[in-house]
Amino acid sequence: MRDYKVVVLGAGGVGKSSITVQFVQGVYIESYDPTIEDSYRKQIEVDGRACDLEILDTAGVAQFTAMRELYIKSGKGFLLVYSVTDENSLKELLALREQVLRIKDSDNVPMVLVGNKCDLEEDRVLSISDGVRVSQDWGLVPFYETSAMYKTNVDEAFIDVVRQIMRKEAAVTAEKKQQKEKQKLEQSQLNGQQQSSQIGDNGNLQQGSAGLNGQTNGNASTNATNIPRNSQSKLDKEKSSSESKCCTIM
Ligand SMILES: Nc1nc2c(ncn2[C@@H]2O[C@H](COP(=O)(O)OP(=O)(O)O)[C@@H](O)[C@H]2O)c(=O)[nH]1
Ligand SMILES: [Mg+2]
Repeated sequence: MRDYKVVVLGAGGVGKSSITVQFVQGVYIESYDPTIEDSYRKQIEVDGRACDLEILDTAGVAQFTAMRELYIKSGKGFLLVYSVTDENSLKELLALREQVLRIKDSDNVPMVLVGNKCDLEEDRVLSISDGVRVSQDWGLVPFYETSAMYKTNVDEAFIDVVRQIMRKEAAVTAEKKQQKEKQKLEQSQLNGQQQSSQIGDNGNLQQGSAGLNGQTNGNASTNATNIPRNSQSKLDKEKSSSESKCCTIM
């Protein structure tokens, strides 16, 4: 089963813990210790693949500690959470995202932008289009308005980030495979070139050998050198493979 580490980031009070606990345990906790920084595990299936999620619910973003740097480094995907009732919480996310990109040293980091507390229509100070604008500024990072209270879009936001991690890993694997195949092809082309140059050598040697063989005092050591180099290595290969076959049978 694949292991995915997802980090939930955002200003204090935006609902990081509420979202996390709602996703993992399916319950809404009215008041949660704001200082608690904890990790949770949850197994889910995304697109037919089982994933073991480790979700880190972080606390406070005021200080940028070495610890924070460490878990951003180890995180594969990020939920960047603000509250639609708190303008500053969205501003704080801009710096946070910069920090994530800097630490990951990449522009392509699996992440979602989450505008939480969308049930609080009366207290809302940020509209959907404010979130959309930030998402566009970030290169169309998927954006969800959520309500941890009513579990609106909570699963969707987590699944989206997991899917992005999967896609990124698949792309990396495909690239590695492509590189391996390219190396293999280059190697076989190189071998082909070596073989054709050896055939040239052998042609000369075999002519000489035929001459020697025609003589009664054919020199064994000269004959030995006449064994085509490539067929010699082939023989060796056959020998070693039959030896290894023996070993396997035994
Ligand atoms: N109405 C409403 N309140 C929420 C929602 N999410 C969190 N809260 C409340 O906001 C406060 C802070 O939530 P918490 O999860 O502790 O925020 P954190 O500091 O980011 O982890 C708590 O009182 C929550 O009950 C939500 O979606 N809707
Ligand atoms: Mg919290």
